[in-house]
Order: sequence, then C-alpha cells, then structure tokens
Amino acid sequence: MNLKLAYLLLALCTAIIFILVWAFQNRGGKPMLCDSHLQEMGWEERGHGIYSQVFADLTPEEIMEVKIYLQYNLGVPLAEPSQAKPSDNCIFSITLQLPPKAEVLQFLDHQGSRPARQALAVLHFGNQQDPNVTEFVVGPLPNPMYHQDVTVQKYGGKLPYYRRFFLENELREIHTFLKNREYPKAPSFMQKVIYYNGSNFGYSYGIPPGLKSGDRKIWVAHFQNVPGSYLHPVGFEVHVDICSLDVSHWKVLKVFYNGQYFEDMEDIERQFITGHVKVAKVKKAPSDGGYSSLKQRVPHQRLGPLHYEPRGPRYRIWNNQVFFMSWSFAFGIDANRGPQVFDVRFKGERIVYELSLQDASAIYGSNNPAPMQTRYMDLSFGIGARVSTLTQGVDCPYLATYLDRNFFLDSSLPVTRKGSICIFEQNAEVPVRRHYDHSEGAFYGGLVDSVLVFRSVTAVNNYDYVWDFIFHQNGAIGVRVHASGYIQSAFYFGDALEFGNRVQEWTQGAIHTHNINFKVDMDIGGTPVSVIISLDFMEPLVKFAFKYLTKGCLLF
Ligand SMILES: [Cu+2]
Repeated sequence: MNLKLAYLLLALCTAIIFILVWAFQNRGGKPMLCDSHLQEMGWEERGHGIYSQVFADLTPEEIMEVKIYLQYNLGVPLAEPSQAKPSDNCIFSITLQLPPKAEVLQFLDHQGSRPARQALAVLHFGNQQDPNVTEFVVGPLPNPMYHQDVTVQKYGGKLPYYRRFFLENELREIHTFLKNREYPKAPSFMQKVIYYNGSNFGYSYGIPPGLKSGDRKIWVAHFQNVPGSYLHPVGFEVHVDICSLDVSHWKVLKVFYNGQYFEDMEDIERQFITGHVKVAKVKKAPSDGGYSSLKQRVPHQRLGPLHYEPRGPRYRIWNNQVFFMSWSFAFGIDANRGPQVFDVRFKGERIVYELSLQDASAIYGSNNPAPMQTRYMDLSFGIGARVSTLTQGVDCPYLATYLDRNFFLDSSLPVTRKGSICIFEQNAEVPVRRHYDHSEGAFYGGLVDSVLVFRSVTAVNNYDYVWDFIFHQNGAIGVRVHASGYIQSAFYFGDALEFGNRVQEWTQGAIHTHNINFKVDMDIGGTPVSVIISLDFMEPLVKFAFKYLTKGCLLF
C-alpha cells in the first residue's frame, strides 16, 4: 500500500471516529423541541404540551424564591440544614405542590383557569416552645405572596418533632458524639479489637430509631470504611439515646460486640481487659475493599450489541412532556417519592391521571441489634433527591435522551443532578403478536413490538433501584424495578444462618423484604379509579421470587 493511500485511509478512519463520537455525545438533546420546532407539532400536541406545565417540577429559581420568602416571612431564625442542630429550625424540603385534580381537569378539559402554581415546604421547628414539623403551601409562584399551614388538614393534628426525618447533619452529630465522647472510654478495645484509628469506620443505622412511637434511640452499626463498606461489618454496635434536642444530653444505652451485650463503653473496656470479651479475628480490609470492590476482575470483552435507531428517535420531548406514537404524558421526579408521570394519554384519550412511585421499604431480620430493628422507608432518605447521573451505554442506551433534575431536600441551595432521567425507545425483542398457520395455504403474520422507557435510578446508600415506566404500543403501561448495588449486611456470629446467608467469613447477608408501592390513578372511560400496586420481594431465602418479580413487568 502506498503511503498516500495509507494517509488517506487514516484520515478517513479518524473522520468516521470523530463523527461517531460527536453523534453519540450530541444525542442527549436531539429529540428535545425548542419553540421554533413547535410549528411541526399538531395543535393538539402543542396545547397538551403547554397545559402539562401544571405538573412540572420546581425550577431552581422557583425553589430559591420560596426559600427567600420563608426566610423573610416566617418570623423565626432558620439554620441551614447542613449546620442545623436538632434544637434549630430549618427548611427540610421544598417541592411542587400539585394542584387538586378537579382544578387541573377543569383547566385541561374545560377551559378553566390555570391552577395557582405552589410549592410545599416542610419545616423542622426545633427552636420552638413546642418543637414540631410543619408543612406550608407557599404560592403563587414565581413570586410567593402567601404561606398556609396545611399540617393539621393533612395529618389530622400537629406533627410531633420526633417524627421528623433524619438530616445528614444529625447523623454527623451522632458520629461526633461517639468519636469525641464514647470511643475514648474504651481505648484498648477500640484499637486492639476493631483497629480504630480515628477515621476508619462507616456506619449503618437501625432506622426508625426505636420500637414505639416517640422513641429516638438508635442502634449504630460499625463497618470498615473502605469501598463497599456495607460488606465489612466489624460486629460492633452502639445504642444511643438521641431523644434530647441538646446534643450534650445524648447517652449510650447499650453496647454490642460479636453476640455479647455490654452496659456501656466503660463496661466493654473493663471486660476486654479482664479477658471476658469474645474476640472475632476480623482481618483489616484492603484499601480498595477487596471482595467488595467494584473493580473489573476479568479482561474486557469485545463490544456487545448496541441499541440502534435507523431513522432517529420516534419520540419527542417538550419541557416535561413526552410524545411517542399514540402516547403522550407529562413527567416529574418528586424529591421524596421519586419518579411520576401524569395525564397519560393514548390516542389522545387520558387513561391515567397519575402513575407515581410512593415508597420503597425494606424490613430486615438478623441476630445483630441494628438490622434486627431496621425498617427502612426510603422516601425518608429522598428517593427522588438521590437519583444519580446516568452513565451512557450502561445505565441506559447510548442513544437515549438524558435530562437534568433539580431538588431541594436537606440542602441549602437547589441541587442539580445532570442526566438523571433517560428516555428511549427499545425493541421489545418479542413480537407483540404472531401466527404461523400450518394449514393448506400456510400464512404468517407478525408484528414487531417496541416500547418507550422512562427511566431514573436512585442510589439510597447501599441500594440502587432502577425505576422504569414502560409504554407499549398496544396501550399497556408497565412499571418495572431492578434492584442493584450492595446488600446491607450484618456481622456473622452464632445462629446467623437462622437470619440469612453467610456471604463472607464474618458477613451475614441479612434476610429482608422489599416492598415497593406505586399509585395509579386511572381515568379510563372518564371514571376515576385509584389503586395502589405493590411489588414485594424477599431475599436471600426466596431467590427465584426475587429474580422473577424484579425482572417482571406489571401490566394493567
Ligand atoms: Cu435487598
């Protein structure tokens, strides 16, 4: 081959690679419509798109308007959540307050007036005579003029302060309390048994903090602070009474180590020195976590099949609205509850007013005290606020459209999570219908199926949930959940096998049940019907049920 030809080929290859990279990188925004593209849309689509703004999540500007309004109009000092002590007031969250359905339908279907755009602000009032949690509706946006306390109307009474969700800062206060006031009481045990060096612990908590309403007594379990710490329990847990709003009044109620209970830190130190503590010889984990590391363990394989759209996307997105074949819907992500779609229409007819995730709970069992009492309700951590940026080609197809979301939950400023929603059309890889007829004059008819997927992924500490809303071309809607991430493990000792599996020498995969609830408000034929759909799966004992249900698809 002469040199000229070689250079030409090289230049050609470089140009092709450049074009491919450019095409993939720029795909994110392609199906988005700007105002000039609206010309191409039918009048119905345009009207629908504009009207669907009533469901749109708050913008960062709207969130800041609400925050500033509250700072000037509540007449009480407000701390920033990142610094707020239990004895302070602070704004926990600001989210969209959906207008009442009747008002929205009047607006959407009968030329009624546009419902006021409002926010819901959840306040922690720790610095009051009667500490409480209060919910205010603030409006109208974008220039708030009023706030209305809706707590009693929503909950039938005031919300006692102990019902508040944990702020990150309260958990940090617990770590500081242990580090500064409790660990020093047992120096020999801490260093010689669990190798404490001042910063090598990760934590998990028995949440909610107690067995009866009003309790705020939390079991804190300790893990080696390496990547995938969730799989490195050290067998040491401390029960802390955090009822008092004055952190200096917090106290240790009990201490647990490797199956033994102790009165307090002085007690475990005393018993260790006198040889009464049964020591488990847990090895120090390597700095990359060793078995818990996510590093690749096998060589890269040749690239697998890729998603391909021969003539570009067949869906369009305008603001918070998606149009796909016969479908249209509005979407959002609530900071607490997670993904939701509204005003779902098939062939122009509304069939679902609202389809939304409500909560994902996980109820644990173990012979360790913290997981024994753990009943997570993940909305308390912010299922929506913890959506993560999606990786192209891994979390969603390269060719998907990636959208940003904004939240205000346990933060001082609105947080923007780039590329945290992905929308794509996917070949279902199974015919929606087919028939091969063996009769005389054989014939065949088959119909290819493809679906539109609306996806977001939440990482709640150890767990990752992949949330899909799926729109089939035959008019079916599905919800699908894939669970991934790490298990929340416990220390392996004694009768651990009664409560789970042994996943490492000192690690018990604690038995637990996930329960995931969706709300579906169907408007088929104009008759409103509300149902709650619940997906359960239990692990590790019923592995097949877990597999089936998490990969399954609920149609309704
Ligand atoms: Cu699980």
